[in-house]
Amino acid sequence: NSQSPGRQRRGAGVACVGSGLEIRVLVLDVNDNIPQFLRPHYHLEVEENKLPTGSLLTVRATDADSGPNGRVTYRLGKYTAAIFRMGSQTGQLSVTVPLDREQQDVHTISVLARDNGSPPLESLTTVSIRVHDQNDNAPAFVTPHFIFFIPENLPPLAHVGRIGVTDADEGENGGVEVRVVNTTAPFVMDNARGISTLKQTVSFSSMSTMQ
Ligand SMILES: [Ca+2]
Ligand SMILES: [Ca+2]
Ligand SMILES: [Ca+2]
Ligand SMILES: [Ca+2]
Repeated sequence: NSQSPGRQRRGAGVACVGSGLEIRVLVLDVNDNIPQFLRPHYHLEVEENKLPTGSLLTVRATDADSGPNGRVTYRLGKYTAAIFRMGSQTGQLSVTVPLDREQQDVHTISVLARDNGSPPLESLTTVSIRVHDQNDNAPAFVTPHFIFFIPENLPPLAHVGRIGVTDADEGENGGVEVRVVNTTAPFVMDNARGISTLKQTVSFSSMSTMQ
């Protein structure tokens, strides 16, 4: 017929739609979603001196984009202690050595989730790890010898001096009781304060140095 090429194409298009043509619209994904951690903060408690078998915990972030724009990998913040490891694909946090509560009782770790878009988008969560105390420190005297100078003929229960003792553990594990082993010594201990007091008068003639 005598129709122009432009009109022909339009006509053909209408006919095709009428007969069930599928029109596919390809929408290209843009990296407009930041990876979202399932939790803004993770908390866990571990036992001192025990190396956990496997991972401490698994973090997870989702990303609503498709393809590389939604593919998430994990890493630790750059100031994280070298004893911690993160599985870049798995999100599994692990530790390579047992933790020492006396060295550090709480560890706060930054974990980043980054998608594979161009440019990539990144988000952050924190993991805090509280280390439970074990009684792994013996009490120690602050000095190997205590020397107290007291006047002769002090009355009984007079203050002699303070015995300094420390124990690096926490709570009851760090509680200390001081006893006088030599039962003939003329001292008693006030345990609550670590203070040695006289239980009888001491005269210079009887003893000048007592151990
Ligand atoms: Ca994304
Ligand atoms: Ca310890
Ligand atoms: Ca301890
Ligand atoms: Ca202790």
